[in-house]
Amino acid sequence: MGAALVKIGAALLEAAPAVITTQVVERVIPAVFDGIVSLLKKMSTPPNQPKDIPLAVAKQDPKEIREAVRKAIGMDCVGKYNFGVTGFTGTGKSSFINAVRGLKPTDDGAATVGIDETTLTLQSYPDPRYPHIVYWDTPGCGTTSVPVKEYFTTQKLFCFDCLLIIVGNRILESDLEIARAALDLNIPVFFVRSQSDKSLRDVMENEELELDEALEKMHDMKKTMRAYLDSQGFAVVRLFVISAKVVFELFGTEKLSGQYELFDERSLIESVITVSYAGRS
Ligand SMILES: Nc1nc2c(ncn2[C@@H]2O[C@H](COP(=O)(O)OP(=O)(O)OP(=O)(O)O)[C@@H](O)[C@H]2O)c(=O)[nH]1
Ligand SMILES: [Mg+2]
Repeated sequence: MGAALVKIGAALLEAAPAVITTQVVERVIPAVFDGIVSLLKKMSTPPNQPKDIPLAVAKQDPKEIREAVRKAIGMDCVGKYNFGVTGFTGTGKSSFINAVRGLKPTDDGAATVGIDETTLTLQSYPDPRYPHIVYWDTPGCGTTSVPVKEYFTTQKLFCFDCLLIIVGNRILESDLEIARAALDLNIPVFFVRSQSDKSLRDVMENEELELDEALEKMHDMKKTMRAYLDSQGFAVVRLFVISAKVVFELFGTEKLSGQYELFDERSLIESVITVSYAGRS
């Protein structure tokens, strides 16, 4: 735990210029951030000493840095339970947040959804049914503006109570890196394989299969993903196969239209609620 926080502190130093330009200008409480900035500056250029970032950070207590960053981005970790919704760009992070809040992408207050790189800043969205739950939309990793390297730190993923890593057809090395870094800090993680409705349709069309056969293929896909996660040391991390369309129907209307197949949406929602209560007690 301590070592991981030291790593975060060191990475924060590297990220300092980006943090200073974007956060200070945009929406960070200046007084709190000034403290971090001066701390970072002090640590990155210690007067008359050789540069030794990990040692310097260790002396400054990275836990305090984490608390300061939480305050700076307006994250309440006492009264609220904060889910970071993260993962590679375009996997359906914003769509999931809208769906779980019972919103369509065009509704007021919905997160912006799109086919190109859409979410550019960290943004919080309260759960309308469970006031203690907050979902945080993160810019997807793997683009030029949000590269994989140091993604965990620059997107402040170390601040969250739990991470939902949204994945597409494949689990990428960057997804595993996020999970490793989170588990190092005892932050619970769920893998969420989204867009299952689209995959099911693709399987039916591409392989000319009936629904039953395509569903069988989807179950095989989940087994393969599960086995891959197990082989990578994530046997304890849960995997859910979902469609944001089904999540929306569950939350938006409380009854399913029958237009989409139900996979693990109910169990994901139950787990999200359970972990949020368990994490507060
Ligand atoms: N059919 C279907 N489409 C989805 C689903 N989830 C997301 N999409 C579509 O996938 C595209 C990307 O969705 P977003 O929610 O914007 O993805 P994102 O991960 O937030 O993307 P970035 O913010 O750019 O990283 C959009 O066209 C969505 O409509 C889903 O469960 N089913
Ligand atoms: Mg997005």
